Parts: sequence; structure tokens; C-alpha cells
Amino acid sequence: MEPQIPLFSDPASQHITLKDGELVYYPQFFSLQDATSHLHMLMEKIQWQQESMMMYGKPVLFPRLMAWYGDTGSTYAFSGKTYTPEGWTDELLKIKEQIEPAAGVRFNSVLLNRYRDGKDSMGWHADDEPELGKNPVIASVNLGAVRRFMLRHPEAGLKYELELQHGSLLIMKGALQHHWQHQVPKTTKVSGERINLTFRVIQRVR
Ligand SMILES: [Mn+2]
Repeated sequence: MEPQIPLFSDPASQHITLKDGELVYYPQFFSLQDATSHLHMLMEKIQWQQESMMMYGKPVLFPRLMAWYGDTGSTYAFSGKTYTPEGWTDELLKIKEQIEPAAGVRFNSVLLNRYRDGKDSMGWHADDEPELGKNPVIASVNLGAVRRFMLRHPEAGLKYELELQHGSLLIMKGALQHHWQHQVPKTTKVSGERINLTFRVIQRVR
């Protein structure tokens, strides 16, 4: 007789070893029910803002909504601006506590990005700000529409790509942020909303 496979075993993970970096992907870290409930609660309760950055002397809106939450003092500078986080909500704390054992890290902040539809996107970049320190562990929770997550290693001419599923967790670690860039490109194939949470450890507390 075939052994029964339990329906709700520990979430299965895929370890992906890249040149100069490491990914661990849990396609279904959260149950469908929890993932959907988190998606709706976060859409409703988070203080979403459309930030802008200066380009050639003019403010340009980011093509997505953003929010910062975290411990007091975990300020973070990027694209020429300093962001001070909102205090943790109960729901964000719950998600944080659930993913920390998988990441092996205690996070002190989370950046939330909300892609309202396929026209919202994120360009090529690395999470390599000095506040994140050397070889940061970053845990990315994905809720809602499935989007392509593309990685490239410009120096070595390498590429890698994942489709980030509703309820999935992607852990980025090792030297990845120092050698690889990532993006979430625009798409005409997706019309639904996606929320991505990237939990981080901000090293320098001011
Ligand atoms: Mn990023």
C-alpha cells in the first residue's frame, strides 16, 4: 500500500542555489484561506501611499503603492528619501512570527508593495542599501495575483525566474543582493491585485 501523504504537512520548500546567492521558495507557505484573508485585511488596513522619486529634477510617481512598518527607530533611506516606519499591526506581527523560523532571522521592519494590476511594476534593482548590511536575509511574502519575479546577474550574464504564487514565501540570502538584481515587470496577462511584503533587518538604528 502507498503511504498516505498528509494534506497539511510542513510547507514544502525548494532550495535554489545560484552563483553568488541562494533562494528558498515555499510555493504554499500559507494555507489558501490564510493567504486570502491576509490579502483582504492588508488591502483594507495598511496605510498605502504612492511615493515619488526625483528624476531629472521632476517628481515621478512609483508605479505601485507602498508602506513601511516596523520597530521604532528602524528608519530606512532609499531613492534619496528617508522612511520612518509605522508601528507593527497585529496582523503583520502574526505574519512575521510565522515566517521567522523559516528565515532563521528576527526581522525589525517590512516594506509592503501593492501592485494594483498588471501595469504596476518594480524595475531592476538590488536590496543592497547599507542599512541592510552584508549578505542580508530578506523574506518575501506574496499574496494575490501571480507575478513574474525575474533575477539577473549582470557580471556573469545569468538569469533566473520564478512565478510567485498566492500564499508563497521566498527567502533571499547569501551574497545574492550584492551580485543579482531583481524586478517585477509589467504584464498584460494579469489584472488582479498583488501584495508583496519584504521583511528585513535594518542594522543601523538612528
Ligand atoms: Mn527588492
